[in-house]
Parts: sequence; structure tokens; C-alpha cells
Amino acid sequence: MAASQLLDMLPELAEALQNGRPVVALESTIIAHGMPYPQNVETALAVEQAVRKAGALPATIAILHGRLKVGLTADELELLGKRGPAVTKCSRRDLPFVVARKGHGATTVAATMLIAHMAGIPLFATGGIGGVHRGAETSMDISADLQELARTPVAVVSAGAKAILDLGLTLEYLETRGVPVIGYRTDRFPAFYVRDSGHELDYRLDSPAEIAELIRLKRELALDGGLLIANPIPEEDELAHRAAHEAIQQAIAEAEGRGITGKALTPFLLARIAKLTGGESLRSNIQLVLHNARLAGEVAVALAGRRGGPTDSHSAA
Ligand code: PSU
Ligand code: MN
Repeated sequence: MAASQLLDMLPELAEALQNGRPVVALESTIIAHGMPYPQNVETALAVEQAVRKAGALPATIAILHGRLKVGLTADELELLGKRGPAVTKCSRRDLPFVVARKGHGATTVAATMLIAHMAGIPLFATGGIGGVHRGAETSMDISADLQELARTPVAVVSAGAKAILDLGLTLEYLETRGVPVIGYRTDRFPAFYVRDSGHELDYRLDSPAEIAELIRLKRELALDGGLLIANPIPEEDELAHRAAHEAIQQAIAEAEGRGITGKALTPFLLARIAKLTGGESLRSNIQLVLHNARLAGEVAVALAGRRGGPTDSHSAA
């Protein structure tokens, strides 16, 4: 059985892809595990709307009843958001189990890239990617997202990665695995809640058209693997550096104290940081995801080589 027989795509997306119209993939772990209900569902809907406004179609990806879903209805988004952490957090290694069980899965960056590629979608927007965790030299906790970026040809727009990770090691790892990292209108790798991690980037591009051209050329060079577009959070939405720093330190210490490891670690840290900053981190998180969705929409439009316009008339059920 071909993988495509396990995949259900919304009709408007199938039609758009067939006609070379712009589509942006979106992940679902951020909905089920990254934010509390109901802000998670509200954000997911707003992010889809931002992609449409940029002139592209959103394809939120998840697994429902063991089917790989490309594009979710509003009811399906609500189900994922409401069940939240009860839905399996699904990365590459989890995929066959969730499908075999006919279960529900919220896809991480890695699993979303995989399914987007199966569906023929070359571009994907998220908040932050997973990376090399602090202390990875002994824990060996390196997100499968980085491996996926190294092997699956999907371009990912993110606000860099959270400082809960070791960002220096994350960049080293991406370099080793040959993953191009582009700073969008910046020379520094962004650190999610804040614009500047202090780590320099070697490459910077300043327009969606230039990014689209790079994606095209990378394809033409037959370079496999993905590409990371680092889009800093807008200045007005940044979290105060000190608040972010202190919340992160405390959350990491608590995770250590409670022995939280593996796939539970990232969701634990996200929830603790939101609590410790009195919801400020959640507000920043929502804004940066919207910002990334807009840029991804613009790049998708440039990649499709057509002028963007609102596509609201094509709204899904
Ligand atoms: N980083 C965030 N928010 C998130 C995630 C990461 O700032 O929601 C999610 C993404 O889905 C990412 C996953 O792919 O966590 C990484 O998990 P892990 O570190 O267990 O690989
Ligand atoms: Mn991990």
C-alpha cells in the first residue's frame, strides 16, 4: 500500500496543489501540547487565516483515527485542541504506532515535514523548532526535528528556537548535517521570545522572493534535506529578556528536579514558562506564530510564481 493511501487531503488543497497554487503546511503539536485550550484553537484558526490573507492555503497536519490528515476542518481542530496532551505527541518514530492503533496524533515539526512532503507541500510554518537540549552532552536529547531537516526537502519558517535549548549546539548540529539556515532580515539567530540569541548567522535574505529563489535553486542542485528560515519575533511582541531568562532557568531546574525527560520535556517547559511569566510568554508565542505564518504565505506565493490575493472564497468547511 502506498503511503498516499493512508493520507486524506481536503479537496480545496488537492485542487490547489494540482494547479500549482501556494500552500503552507502547519503543525499540530503546538496546538495539542504547546498551548492551553482554548487559546490553542483560537490561535490555530488565526494562523490559518493569516496564511490565507497572504494569498496561500493553510494545510494543518495531524493524525486522526490513524489517518494522515492534510488540512483539518474547524471541528477537527477543536477536537485536537480540547483533548490537548491526551493526544499522542507524534514525531517520526511514533508515526507507525499511531497509525496502527488508529489513534489520534499531534504532529511535531519532524512528523509534519514528513507528511507535508508526502502530500507535495514544500513549505511549512511553525513557532519554534526542537533542537539540542541543554546538557545534551550527557542526556543525548537532540530533537528529531533536526534529523528531519537534514533529510526531508521541506522549508521551515520558525522564530529560531527557544533558549530552553542549547542554541549554539543546535546551530552546530544543523551545520554538520548540511541544513541551510537563513536569517530573515537579521544577521543573528533568533531565540523565539526574543529577537537575538547572540549567535551569528552566515546568511541573511531580505525578501520572500529571495527565499523562494533559494528554495528553487537548492532543489535544482538536487541537495536533499530541508532548509530553516529564521524569522525573529516582532520587537513589540518580545518578552523582556530578564523575565524570559529567569523563567527558563527555573523551568529547567524544576524539570531536572522532577526527572522529566524525553518527549515530555518540551511541553513541560513550555507550560511552566507560560505560568512563570503570568501568560506573557503565551502572548509572545501566539504573535510569533502569526508572524511566521504570514511570511510563509508570502514565500509560498513567490514560490508558486504568482501574485497573491486573499483566497477567502476558497475557505474550507
Ligand atoms: N518548541 C516550541 N513550541 C513547540 C514545540 C517546540 O517553542 O510547540 C514542539 C514542536 O512541535 C516541535 C516539538 O517539533 O515541540 C519538539 O519536541 P521534542 O523536543 O520532543 O523533539
Ligand atoms: Mn527530545
